[in-house]
Amino acid sequence: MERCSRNPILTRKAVPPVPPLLTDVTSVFNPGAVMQHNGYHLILRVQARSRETFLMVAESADGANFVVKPEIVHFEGIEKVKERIYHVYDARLTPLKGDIYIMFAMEMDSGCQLGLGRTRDFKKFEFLGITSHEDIRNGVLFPEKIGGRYLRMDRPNKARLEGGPTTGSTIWLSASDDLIRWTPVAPLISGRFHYWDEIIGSGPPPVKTREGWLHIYHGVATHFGSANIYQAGVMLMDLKDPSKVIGRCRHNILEPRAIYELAGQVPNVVFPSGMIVEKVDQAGFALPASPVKVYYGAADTVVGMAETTIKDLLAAAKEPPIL
Ligand code: BMA
Repeated sequence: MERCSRNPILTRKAVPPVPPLLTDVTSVFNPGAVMQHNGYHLILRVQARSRETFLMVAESADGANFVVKPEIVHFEGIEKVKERIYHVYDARLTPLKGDIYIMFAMEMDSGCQLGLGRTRDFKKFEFLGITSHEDIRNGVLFPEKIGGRYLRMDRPNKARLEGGPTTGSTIWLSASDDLIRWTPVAPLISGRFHYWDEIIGSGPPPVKTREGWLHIYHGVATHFGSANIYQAGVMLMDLKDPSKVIGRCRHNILEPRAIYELAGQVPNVVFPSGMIVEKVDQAGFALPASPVKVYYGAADTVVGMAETTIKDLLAAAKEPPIL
């Protein structure tokens, strides 16, 4: 992957104040991304000096120069949730049924849950509900029904990094009839101990290619003393039955190297969360030569973008296996 020459493409300085909640913000990272009406849209995680996090929208005509809108995303109806919500964060954006669906983490007393929202125009946002019962994160919707059901990948939080939040090492495939009630179908991939991806979670939503569903995920190496190293990797699932994993990279495809990835609020982090495929055929399959833009949080402080192609991502997903 090649980093954009304008990286980091968004820093705290690009975030307009929204008093009283957001002034002189601390950080902007982990963006969801989608292309709509030829425009690039991001939903950013913005953190205030109170360490509260909020979601904000950024828009661009070229995918590199973004303007952040001076508003906090409000999901209409979220106020009806009885339990206290501390933070909403790490939005993943999926075009589905003509709308944009947004799956995001909700930090609550019952643990981290997955919320679902919907927008059509990036102005009004609707809250559809909480879609989980257990501590879970990194929920990512497939962009179409498969076998008559909606599918998503998610990552139950069954572990805890020393001094850190609850986390997990298996990405699951789950299915639903209504997008709200989800049932686990099968584990997809698990962490590979001693290698780059010991702890894992989904990145952006999967992309349909003629060779299968292509999916970028994040992996954490936890065996380096004080530093947990967050990197990006790629896997491939069967088109008709995504519970069958048919490829997984051996090497990470992006790791912290640039200074803004190595240093910041949480050092050594690239966290891919948005992906735009530029060229898709009439049946909706990504073209092998298509340029791809991957948006990621760097060091939980700024937003980076890196470019590649579908062909190169497929080649990485077909590397010889580690285990
Ligand atoms: C993960 C999530 C991400 C965060 C990353 C690095 O567990 O909480 O939101 O970017 O850690 O701190």
